[in-house]
Amino acid sequence: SKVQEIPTKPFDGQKPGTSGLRKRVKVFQQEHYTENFVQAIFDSIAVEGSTLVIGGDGRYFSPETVQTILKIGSANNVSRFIIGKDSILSTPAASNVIRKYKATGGILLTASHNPGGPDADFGIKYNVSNGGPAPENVTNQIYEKTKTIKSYKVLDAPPVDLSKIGEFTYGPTKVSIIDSVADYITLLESIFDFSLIKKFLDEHQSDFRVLFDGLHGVTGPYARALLVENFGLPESSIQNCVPSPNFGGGHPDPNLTYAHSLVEVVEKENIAFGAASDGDGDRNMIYGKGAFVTPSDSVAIIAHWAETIPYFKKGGVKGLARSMPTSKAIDLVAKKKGLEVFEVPTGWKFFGNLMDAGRLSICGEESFGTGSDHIREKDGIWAVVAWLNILAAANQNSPNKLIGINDLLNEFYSIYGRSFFSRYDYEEVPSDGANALVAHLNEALKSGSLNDTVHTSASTSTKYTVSGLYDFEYKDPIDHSVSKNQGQVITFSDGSRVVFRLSGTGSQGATVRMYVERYLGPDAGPAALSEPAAEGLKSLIEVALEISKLKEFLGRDEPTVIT
Ligand code: VG1
Ligand code: CO
Repeated sequence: SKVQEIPTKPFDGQKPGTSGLRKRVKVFQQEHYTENFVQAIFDSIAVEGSTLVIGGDGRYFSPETVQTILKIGSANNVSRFIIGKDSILSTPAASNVIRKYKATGGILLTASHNPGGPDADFGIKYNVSNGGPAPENVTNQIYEKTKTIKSYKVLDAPPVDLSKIGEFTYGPTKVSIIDSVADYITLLESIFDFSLIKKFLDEHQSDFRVLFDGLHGVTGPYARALLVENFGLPESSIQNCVPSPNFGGGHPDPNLTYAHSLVEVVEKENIAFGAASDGDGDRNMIYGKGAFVTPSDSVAIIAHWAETIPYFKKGGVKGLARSMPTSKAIDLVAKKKGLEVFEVPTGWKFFGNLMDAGRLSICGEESFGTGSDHIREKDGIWAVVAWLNILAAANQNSPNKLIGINDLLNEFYSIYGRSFFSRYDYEEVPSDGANALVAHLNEALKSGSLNDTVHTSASTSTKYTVSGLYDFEYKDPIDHSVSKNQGQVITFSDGSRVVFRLSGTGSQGATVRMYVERYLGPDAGPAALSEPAAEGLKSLIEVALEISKLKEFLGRDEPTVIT
C-alpha cells in the first residue's frame, strides 16, 4: 500500500489543556483538523519503531478517529498499534496497557466527563511510556508543531475492523486488537484482597448492598467483570453499564449534580454502598445511603487505611500527594504516618514524576480523582475497590455491628479533624469577565491591599482575616521544571483558604472554579464535625464571593455546579 502526503494549513488553538485537546465534535470534524493534530503528535515523539496504544471512552467520533490515527501512524512508521476492541479502553486501563506491554505511549480518545454526541465534545490526549499524560514539554512541542504544519502523511488502505480480537498487518505496521477489560482486572487482582472482599459481600447481601452506576460511560464492562463476574454480585448491582457514544444523552460526571441516577436509587433503596465513574473511567464518587464522601476525604481515608490493601502492605506507602486545590486532609495523614506529602498543580500529569522516582504511592484531586502508583492515571474503579477492601477489612474486627461509610468518615474526623471542602464551578462564562477576575486578584496580590483586612459573613457574623494571597507555582522536585500561574490562593488567619482557578479542560468559553476549605480540629466534637459541608462553609463562601467580586465580574449569581 502506498503513502500519500496531503497538504494542509495550521488551525488556531490546538493547544492541549489540563488533559489533552478538547473541543466540540464539530471542530474535530473540520477537514484536516484531526489529521493535523495527530500528525503533530507523531512529529513530537520518536515514532520510528514505536509501539502505540489506542483507547478511549468510545464516545461519538472515536471509531473514525482510530482509523485516522492508523492511517497517519502507519505512514509515519509506527511499528505496532495495540488497540482496545471497538476502540474502547478506559483511561486507567490504557495506562496499564502502555506499561504492561512497554509501549512508547498511547493516544486516548476522550473528553472525560464532558457529554458526547455530534453536538457535544471530543478529545485527543497523548500519554507517554510511563502510562501517564504527556508532561508540558511534550504537549508544548505538539502545540508548536500544529502551528507550522504544512502536510500530513496517510497510508492508502481500507479501514480496519476494530470489533475482532486478533493480530494482523496494516501496511508496514502490526496491529493487535485486544480485550478491553482482561488486563485491567488482572491488575486489580494483584492489588486488592479479592477473597476478603468477596467474603464480606457474601455475608452482607442484605445489609450491605452495592450499586455501581457507569453513567453509560466506558466503565460498564469493567464493573460487570469485577462486581458481577468476580465478586458474584447480582445484575442489579450495576446500572447504566453499557457504554454509549453519547452517554445516553447524559453528562457522565460522578458528582451529586450529574450522577443523580445513582443518588436517587441509593436513597430510595437504602443502598449502603453506591459508586459512579465518569465517561473515561478515571473519576469516582463514593456515595451510600445518607453518606457522601468528598474526594479530598476519600484519598485521605484510603491513605489512613492503606495497610489493609495488600499492594501497600507489601510495597509500603512511599509518600502521599494532592493537587493544590484539594483539601489538606491527606497532609494530616502524612504527618501522622511520617510520610512525605506533595502539593502539585491541578492535573494528573504532575504526579507521574514523583511516582517514577519512588516517592509517591497514593494521591488524589478534589475533582473526584483518586489513584496510586499502580498506573499513572487516576483510577475510578480502583478507588471503588479500595473502599470495598477497606470496609471489608474494617468489618473483620466488628462481627456484631456493620461498619459503613459514615462510620469511617466519623472515625477519621475524630482522629484528624475535618477539612470542610466545596468547589463552585462557573461554566462557560465570558472570557473577559474571567480575565478581569484574575486581574483583580493579581492587583490585590501586587499592592497587598487585601492583607490583614477583616471580612464579616452577613448571615453568620463570622469574621475572617486575610493572612495572605499568592499565585501558586510549582517546581517539580524531580525534573525541576517550573509551572507558573496555577491558581490564586487567599489564606485566612484561622487556616481557611479560598482558591480561584481557570479550568484547562473546557471546550468553549472560560470556566472559573472557586475552591473553599475550612478546617475544624477533632476537639470541635462529633456534632460540629458531622455537619453538612454547605453549612460548615456558608460563611467562608460569602466572604470569598465578596472579596473576589466574582458575581460582578462573571455576571452570574449562582454557580453552574457545586461539588
Ligand atoms: C479538571 C479537574 C482536574 C482534573 C482534570 C482532568 O481540570 O479540575 O482536577 O485533573 O479536569 O480530569 P480543570 O483544568 O478543568 O480544572 V478528567 O476526568 O477530565 O481527565
Ligand atoms: Co475523566
